[in-house]
Order: sequence, then structure tokens, then C-alpha cells
Amino acid sequence: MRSVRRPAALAVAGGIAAAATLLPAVPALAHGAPTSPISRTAACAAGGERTGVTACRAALAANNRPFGSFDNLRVPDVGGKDRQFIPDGNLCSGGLPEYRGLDLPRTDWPSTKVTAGTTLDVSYAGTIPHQGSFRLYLTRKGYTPTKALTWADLGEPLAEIKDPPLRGGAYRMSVKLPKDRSGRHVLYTVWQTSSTPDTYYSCSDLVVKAAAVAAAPAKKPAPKASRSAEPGAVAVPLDAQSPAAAAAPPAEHQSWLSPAAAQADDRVELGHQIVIAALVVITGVSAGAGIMRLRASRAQAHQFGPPRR
Ligand SMILES: [Cu+2]
Repeated sequence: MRSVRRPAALAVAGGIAAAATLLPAVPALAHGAPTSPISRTAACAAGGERTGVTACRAALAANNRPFGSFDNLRVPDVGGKDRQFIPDGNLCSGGLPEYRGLDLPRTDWPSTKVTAGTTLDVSYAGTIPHQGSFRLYLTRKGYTPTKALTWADLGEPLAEIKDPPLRGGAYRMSVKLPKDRSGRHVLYTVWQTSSTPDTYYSCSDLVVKAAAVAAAPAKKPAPKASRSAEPGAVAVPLDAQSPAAAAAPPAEHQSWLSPAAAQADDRVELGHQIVIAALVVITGVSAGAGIMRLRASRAQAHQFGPPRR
């Protein structure tokens, strides 16, 4: 009886298709990366927001293999000895082959506009929360973005922040930017977790607008006056509207952007989970087993760490 069976078959097929569509909305079992200022991992790696842009495509080509997940750039058992474990020139990849393309010295990485001397707000998506400390470095004055990034470019961290608040799915931090930078720079973020053996590394590209631009040209005030007044050093709100931030991110990434979106997202997630649970029942054990296997494999990956170099 083809005419009777076909709708049923279609319904099952439709259910499976719908379940497959919804699967990416299940909270990912992963870890973290800075989304504002956008990091190279959050832009270009698997699940990234800007994988189609030139720099990301070049990075993928240089990678010579598929990227690892955007929130999974982690190295086990470093224990604070970053400079010994992460080689110069491989800072943005953490030395991991599945992220190597992120080390390319380029001037067109997705970036965030900031102003020297102002406070930069940092959102670090915590797809699995961990306890630990963040160390935030900024490339020093005179850094050349067309050369490979080295530890010597970074010097001492601008800030070290232990267990910042996790709101809307992201750790929230702020850091005061030095006044003496301009042009392209890299904010290098190290998240040394204390609840796992892993340390996470990431490069966020900044385009820094010089502080005190308005001061010089108008008149030529005496050196004394210009030093004491610093008329141009007024705090300018952070321009976080990088192309990356402006572009609509995938739905499952909205929780990083605002608490309101996060709440909406949570409701959507709950809805998805209910729908998925129903579909799993409808479509039978095979779909359920698949999801369990996926979850088990991700959980295992988290416990035992990424492939060693
Ligand atoms: Cu993790």
C-alpha cells in the first residue's frame, strides 16, 4: 500500500532531518575562546564566525588539514610554563597542528577597533566553565604584524585575572590599554585552568587608534602645558563593532554577545532539547545512540586532551 506507507516514511525522514538540523544547537561540549575582541580561533576555526573571509580561508589552506573546534585550542600540562611549551612563531596556534594556519603573519585578520589608553572589555566564551586564571598580553610598541608573533613581542601581561564572572555564557573581564600603541596589535590571551590540566591560547587582532590625536595640530602649546593637560586623552567608548561583531553570528553563538540574547538563547536551547528528546523517542534508538556516542566522544576528548604534537 504505497499511498499509505509513504506519508509515514516521509514523517520519519522529516523527523530525522529535523533532528539533524537541530543538533548543532545543543550546547557544545567544549571549552572556550575570546569572542570580543574576536580571536582568530573564534573567527576562523571550526564553528567560527568568519570562516569565509580571506584571512580565514588562507589560514585553512596553510593548516593543511581541517581546523579543530574554535573553543578547543588547548595544551595539557603546561602548568604556567607557557614560554617553554609554546614556541615563538606558534603562539596563535599553541603549537597545535590543527590550528597552525592561525600563526600566519597577516594584516587582514578579523579585528576589533580600539582606542589607546581606554579600557577594553573582553568576553571569553566559556562553552564549558572552568576555574582558572586569564593572562592578557598586548604586543609591545613597534610590533610588526607582518612578522611571526614571538614571546619577545609580548613582554609582561597587561593583567592577570583569576576566576572572572561568567555571564551569558562568557567570562567578562576588562583591561586598560596602554596609551603608547597604535595600528595593528595582538591581544594574546592565556587561560590557565585550575580545574583541568589544560591551558588555552588565543590571538585577538586589534586595530588601535592612537590616543590624544586631537592635541597636536591645533596650536603649539608649550611642552609643559601639553603634558599636564593631555587634552586628547579623553576616554572614547570602545568601538567593538568590528565586521566580525557586526555580522550576525550563528544562533548558538548569540549567548556570548549579550545577557538578553543569552536568556533567549537558553530558552531556545531548552526548546531544542525538548524537541530533540521527542524526536529521539520517535525516530528510535539509532538516533539516540548516535547522540550518546557523540557526547561520550566529546567528553572523552575533554578528559584526555587534544592530540599531542
Ligand atoms: Cu574544557
